[in-house]
Amino acid sequence: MKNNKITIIAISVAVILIIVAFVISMAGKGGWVGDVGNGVGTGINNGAENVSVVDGKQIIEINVKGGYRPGKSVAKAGIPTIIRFKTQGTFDCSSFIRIPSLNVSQSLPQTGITDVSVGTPTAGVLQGTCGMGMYRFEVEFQS
Ligand SMILES: [Cu+2]
Repeated sequence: MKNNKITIIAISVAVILIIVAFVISMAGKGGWVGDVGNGVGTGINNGAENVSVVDGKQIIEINVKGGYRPGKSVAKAGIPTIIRFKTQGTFDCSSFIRIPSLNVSQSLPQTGITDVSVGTPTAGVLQGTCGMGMYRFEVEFQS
């Protein structure tokens, strides 16, 4: 009898470990690795859907929740530009943004819209992260 109990416990532990490993591997597919730079997945805007120009001002919209989407945006250099961060029930650490090259280090509301001025960007890549540097986003400004 005692051996049976140990076997059942061992099988239960093994099943739990398999489930945990499966959940972790699924979570990884939605993570930031697929969002930036490598062209895989839904993270790259291919030019424009989240970028608009209103009254001569360029607006880049980034959705913030468990990371940044799109992870990479492509926009134009030489136009006054803001990045518009949209949070919606965002309780994870992506609600704190850092953009070192702009000296931006600020928390976003859990739900709301936060505009960050980029000034008039020159050509190049602007990079930002969450507070811990775990989630990333970038904007490529093209001349
Ligand atoms: Cu983080």
